[in-house]
Amino acid sequence: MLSYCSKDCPDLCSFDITVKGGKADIKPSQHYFLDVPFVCTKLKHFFDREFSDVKSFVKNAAEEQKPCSHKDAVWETAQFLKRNRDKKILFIKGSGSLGYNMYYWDKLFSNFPNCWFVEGGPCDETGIYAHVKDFGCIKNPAVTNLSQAETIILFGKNARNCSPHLYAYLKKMKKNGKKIVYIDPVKTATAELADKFIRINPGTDGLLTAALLEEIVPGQGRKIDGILEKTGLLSEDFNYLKECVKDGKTAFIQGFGLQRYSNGANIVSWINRLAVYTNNEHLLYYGKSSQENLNKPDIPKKNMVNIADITQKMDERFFDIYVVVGTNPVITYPEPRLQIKAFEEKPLICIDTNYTDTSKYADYFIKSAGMFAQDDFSESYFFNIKGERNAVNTESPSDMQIACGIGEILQTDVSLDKKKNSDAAATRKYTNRALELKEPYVEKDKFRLLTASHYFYLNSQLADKYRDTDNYVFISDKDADELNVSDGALLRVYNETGEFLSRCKISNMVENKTILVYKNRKLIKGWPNMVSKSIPTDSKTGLAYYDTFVNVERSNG
Ligand SMILES: Nc1nc2c(c(=O)[nH]1)N[C@H]1C(S)=C(S)[C@@H](COP(=O)(O)OP(=O)(O)OC[C@H]3O[C@@H](n4cnc5c(=O)[nH]c(N)nc54)[C@H](O)[C@@H]3O)O[C@H]1N2
Ligand SMILES: Nc1nc2c(c(=O)[nH]1)N[C@H]1C(S)=C(S)[C@@H](COP(=O)(O)OP(=O)(O)OC[C@H]3O[C@@H](n4cnc5c(=O)[nH]c(N)nc54)[C@H](O)[C@@H]3O)O[C@H]1N2
Ligand code: SF4
Ligand SMILES: [Mo]
Repeated sequence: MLSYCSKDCPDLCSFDITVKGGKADIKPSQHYFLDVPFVCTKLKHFFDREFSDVKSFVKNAAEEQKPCSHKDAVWETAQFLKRNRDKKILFIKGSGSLGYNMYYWDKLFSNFPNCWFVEGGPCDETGIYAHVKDFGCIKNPAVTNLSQAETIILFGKNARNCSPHLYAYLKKMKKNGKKIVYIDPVKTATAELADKFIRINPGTDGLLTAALLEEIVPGQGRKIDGILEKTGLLSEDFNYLKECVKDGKTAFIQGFGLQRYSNGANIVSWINRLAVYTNNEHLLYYGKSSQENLNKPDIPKKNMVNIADITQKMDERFFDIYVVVGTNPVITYPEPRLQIKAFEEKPLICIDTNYTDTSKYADYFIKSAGMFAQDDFSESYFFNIKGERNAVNTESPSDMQIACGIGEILQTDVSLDKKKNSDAAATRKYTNRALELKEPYVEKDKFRLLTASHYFYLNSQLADKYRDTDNYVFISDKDADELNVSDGALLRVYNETGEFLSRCKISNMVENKTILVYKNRKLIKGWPNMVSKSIPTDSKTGLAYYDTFVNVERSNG
């Protein structure tokens, strides 16, 4: 049966799946820009995870999580919601599946008069804001446009880990003679593909592109005193980049790491401007919404809370009930300690394919059979590809069935209008505006913590097999020396928000008081976001995860 992967990954693989005796046989199908289609190794693990016999549960009078049938959990959850229809509910839906049918959940909760939806998100929203402001819409050119470029510049796009099909296409482009330049504060595995790797100070790509633009098109960029010191570039690297930017022949691929700063939208806008003024708009890539060309359902959302205000509102005990669908915020959102306190104090409903660090606190847990179990469709948020599938049968219900089941008991309309194609095909139209130039936020005496994606995990979703792979604090030789720690030493990483412990790995991946921990990983004690604060980005729709500053010291255990 033809299916596709609706995980929060840009590649949106299509494949043929046959299930026999609970085991899946998966055959990769089309990827229009590649000669040989493939799926990543995570897919099989997703299947195993989602077809597992995890039980639903409901808390009993003694506050114990008692396993029950999925049907009973749906019934009990619906009864609870019926009793509490007018209470203040916070509804958080995450990146478990980007399929269109996950909107059934939004539809269900839009029927509750005091339900609060989340405005903004933890992912790509800041860059989307910048693109909409600059171009009036969010569009991504066809990846095959890259064949028109001479040079492809990657700004913090770690394709090797995060988009293996883009990586494969870049490899092909390289074979065809394109020059690949990779700019990142971290020397990730993608640097191996590049003809040139340039290490940049975090949050300074806006300064760099403004200065480059001023050199190339005087009057349109900015002359910046001390640009080399600010960005950490050598003067030959700056000149090299200047030579790389050619009229209509240079591609710019913006990763999402760029915008996880309090000046993130500004950075993206300066790269946009450089692309436009050098006639490279057709080679400018960021991404787009995964539903951009689909008709999104019209679901009224009366109450909204900003993504950066959630934890503060939790601390103020603003909400009465929490509903968490397809997300694991205790691990992936900032300030886990405030979240845990809130989830312990107030009822929590959790819908997930598996037990998580968030479901630990759930009063009602309904196991969803996951993406394979649900008819669905979606688009890629990077490539111009669509996916469509029919459900593969399982014992447990899909999200759609759970949401509709609750709706039926509550006699609430959960139907969705499913028009697939939107008629409005927007095109980019650059608006020239006075663009200020924002410097990054820095705390000089501390370490900056970067938290990027690992190949074997999709955010916090993992196969246990990889639990201990690369769960280190990566630190430079020089910084380790100054702290007087050696390879493998146990480190305590902390700030006013919280702390975690992990072993140190001396590595040339990082330098200059920047440390790296792969995001959302379990560490020896705690996890990376124990030290993340809810800092809004300059678009006020995203989180500045990478403006996290920490103290690092050797731990005695
Ligand atoms: N295997 C795997 N694939 C994934 C994910 C996953 O967790 N695992 N997550 C998925 C999701 S939800 C998303 S949003 C995408 C993310 O896809 P990407 O945009 O590729 O994101 P990351 O690798 O998380 O971070 C990108 C890179 O930005 C770099 N960076 C940080 N700060 C700066 C800066 O100031 N300047 C520059 N030039 N670079 C900087 C980081 O060092 C990192 O290498 O990947 C998706 N794909
Ligand atoms: N420090 C730091 N934190 C970050 C980031 C960072 O770069 N640095 N990146 C951020 C980004 S880009 C993102 S997108 C967020 C992601 O954060 P989340 O949205 O929390 O992503 P996941 O951890 O993948 O959680 C998805 C949950 O959905 C469950 N699930 C999977 N499939 C289904 C399904 O079909 N139905 C249901 N109901 N559940 C399902 C999984 O088991 C998992 O528990 O994390 C953000 N957090
Ligand atoms: S996680 Fe990404 S690369 Fe892996 S199967 Fe899904 S869409 Fe493809
Ligand atoms: Mo994301």
